[in-house]
Amino acid sequence: MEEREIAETLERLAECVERGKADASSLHPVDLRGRDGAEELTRLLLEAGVPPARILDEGLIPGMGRIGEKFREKQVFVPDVLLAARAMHAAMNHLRPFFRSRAIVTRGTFIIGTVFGDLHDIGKKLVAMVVEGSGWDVVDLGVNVEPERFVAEVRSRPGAVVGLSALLTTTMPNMRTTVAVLKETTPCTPVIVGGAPVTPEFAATIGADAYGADPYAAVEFLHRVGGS
Ligand code: B1M
Repeated sequence: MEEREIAETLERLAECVERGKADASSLHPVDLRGRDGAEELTRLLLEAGVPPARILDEGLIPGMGRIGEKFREKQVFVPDVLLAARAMHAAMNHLRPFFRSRAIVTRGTFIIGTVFGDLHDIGKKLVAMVVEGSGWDVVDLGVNVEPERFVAEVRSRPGAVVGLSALLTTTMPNMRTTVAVLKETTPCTPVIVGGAPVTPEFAATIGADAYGADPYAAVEFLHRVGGS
């Protein structure tokens, strides 16, 4: 593949992520039906010898960045972001082995989970996928996560940043407990909290370092604090 063709394919990949075209069989968006999606284009680029880090930096990250800006400007909504995250995931399935082998140096580690007592995970998964697509190694602990589990993960991944999600007013106190335990046991760990009932004021009251209204706020915070 010549350089011009590589650059065009990377741009097509960015467009597939932005517009939520996961693979050739995806029916959405209508004008891209029957065309290669993020899955095929990533495979094509890897087969052409394009470094995985370049695919991430010039394909996936710009695509996620553009949908993020549109989401912020309310030009698109949660379903569009979910489709974009799905497309990004289809590409990441091919890149993940390189992350694991350290052929790609990630920006740091982000440990995320829904606090104990809370089983909601759609928003949390979305945050995890967007953060992963922004070049971070993501450890998703799932739902109903006890504070001690977060602490254990942080200890095994020094320098990691933690993200907590809660969707119930009744589990907001559990978010407070989790932040308190983290700050007591691993005081240097930056913690961001989010979820529908969470507010910036609540985040400040419980001692979290930041409040994330959406996945892109989490990415901004992560880029600000750096990572391992
Ligand atoms: Co539940 N539920 N639910 N539920 N549920 C809500 C949250 C509720 C508002 C519905 C209602 O009454 N109108 C209500 C909470 C009321 C309250 O607390 N005041 C509620 C309730 C009461 C319950 C149960 C108690 C119901 C019952 O059993 N009686 C029960 C609790 C179970 C438990 O957790 N222990 C329950 C169960 C469930 C299901 C299992 C059926 C299902 C969850 C499935 C799943 O997640 N796998 C479910 C669902 C789907 C919802 C609604 C309908 C949708 C939530 C959602 O996924 N939103 C919800 C009502 C609603 O919101 N319309 C509701 C989409 C998602 C993309 O948004 O999670 O906010 P969200 O994430 C956003 C941002 O908040 C942000 O980014 C995302 C994208 O912008 N964000 C972060 C989230 N985490 C972040 C972390 C960050 C940064 C940003 O940094 C770390």
